[in-house]
Amino acid sequence: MTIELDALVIGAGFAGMYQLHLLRDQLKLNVKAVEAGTGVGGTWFWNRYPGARCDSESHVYWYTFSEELMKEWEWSERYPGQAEILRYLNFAADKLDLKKDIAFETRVISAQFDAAANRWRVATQGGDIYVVKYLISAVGCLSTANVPKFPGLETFAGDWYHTGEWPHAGVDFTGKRVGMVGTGSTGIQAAPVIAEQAAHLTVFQRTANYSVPARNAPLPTEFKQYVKQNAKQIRATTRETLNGMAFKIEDRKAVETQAEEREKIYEAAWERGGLQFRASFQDMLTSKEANDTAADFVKRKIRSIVKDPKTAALLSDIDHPYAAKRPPIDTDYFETYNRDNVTLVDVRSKPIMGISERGILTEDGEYPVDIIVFATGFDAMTGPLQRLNIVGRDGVALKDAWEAGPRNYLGLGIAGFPNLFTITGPGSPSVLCNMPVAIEQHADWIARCIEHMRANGLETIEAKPEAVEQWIAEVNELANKTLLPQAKHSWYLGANIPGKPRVFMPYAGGMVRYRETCDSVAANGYEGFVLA
Ligand code: NA7
Repeated sequence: MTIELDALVIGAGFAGMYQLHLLRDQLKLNVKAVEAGTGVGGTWFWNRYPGARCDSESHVYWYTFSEELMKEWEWSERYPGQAEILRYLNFAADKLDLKKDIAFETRVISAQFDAAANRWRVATQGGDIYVVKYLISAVGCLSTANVPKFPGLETFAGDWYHTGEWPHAGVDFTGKRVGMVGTGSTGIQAAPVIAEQAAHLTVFQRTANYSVPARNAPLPTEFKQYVKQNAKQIRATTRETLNGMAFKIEDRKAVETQAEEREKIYEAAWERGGLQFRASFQDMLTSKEANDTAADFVKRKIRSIVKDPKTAALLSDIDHPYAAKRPPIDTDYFETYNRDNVTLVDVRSKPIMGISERGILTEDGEYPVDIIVFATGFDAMTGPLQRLNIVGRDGVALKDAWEAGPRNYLGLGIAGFPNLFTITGPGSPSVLCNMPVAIEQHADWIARCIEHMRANGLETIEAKPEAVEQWIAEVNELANKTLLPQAKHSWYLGANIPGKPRVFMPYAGGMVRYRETCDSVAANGYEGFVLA
């Protein structure tokens, strides 16, 4: 079938749903969304692994564009779990009556710009062609699962799963020997839950990681009331903070604080739990000396929790500054290594060589397991976009245009790819920000831009190559002012995917500055874009 529309949104997670709502209900466009899954939810539709939970607190992890939605929904815990977020997104989709305009089980396999017609031709796996003027990618930053190409995986006699493509029916670990590869945010959430059920859990760690307790708990009734009564203020606060959270980064500096006082501050932050730990001092991500104080504190905590000295040493032998990789938060992660049925294997010194019929092979020998869990992350940020096989003006493929790393303007528009908008693309704050805040800003900006084009009879918008040049320079400069690029194995840098160019992808200047930049670009007649 060929379907002609004004606009097509790819993806029906937080981003795609909101964009669909804006374009359909505010701009009155003829617009649809396509979604590979059988339901809405994006990340939260696919990531159903044990322990899957958001690291943003629930009262900031939702849509805030509608006070009505905020008042009607009530979160049950400090951090929302996967199932609850999925229920929330279904609630929002139903409230906004979005599902009727989403084609589910529809995966985009290519998108080609037809310059003569000024239309995008988008092909789906099912054989449909969407012919649209505006194409909006809402495919997320972490939706292309990375299963390492270990030789012999196909010979494995047991079952294996990637956490980002988890079976809907769940996995029963009872009585099983489980091998889990990966100790990022996902592995750190999953390990304690798997360990409770499995006969034995062996965790294969390549890079040791920091983690701070989440201190998750049911939300008290008073807090739920506070959220309802202060919906507007909560929204406003998330627009004023660097990372779209409800907490502000403290003004004080770790390097100017007495050691004893600093220890008390870290101790209090550890007790309070959560990502706010990294907001304890303003210089934590800009000064190595300051960062060392946080790193040292967390490493001492790890050694004080984990009883076996060899395991404690491996877990606390961390090679990067605190929060230079995405900092995980956890529920009993380090405590899990005190269980009799949990073993840690260092695959930094003795890497995984392959998979045998019976289990995981390292330079140290074979570890027999019944189930392998790959908590090995994603081809982040660019992976989901490249999977769409986008071809722009003059037949230039995005994979060639971005061969040396992503190149765009504001993270939103790409030179040579007219009328294509990327929500939370590389070069935008995205993963360094509380996602719904970043998403609402992008979707609002895109909707206003399309509204402007229609009001002024404009047919195309396209980033200028020189604006892209300048933006990339700014993204790099901002990243280099921080310690973020110093984590050699970070997915922020693409370093987790063999062969991927090492480029720091997110915009590290903070959401406030970024929003101001986007607003001023729009106010100045979409400076840096060619509108025709
Ligand atoms: P991450 O953070 O990319 O973590 C993946 C983990 O898997 C990490 O510990 C990797 O070690 C490890 N890994 C990846 N490939 C291998 C191979 N080949 N051998 C051994 N170990 C490997 O993904 P997550 O899913 O945990 O989190 C992604 C984001 O989702 C998270 O940051 C939040 O924003 C939500 P490495 O560090 O590369 O040495």
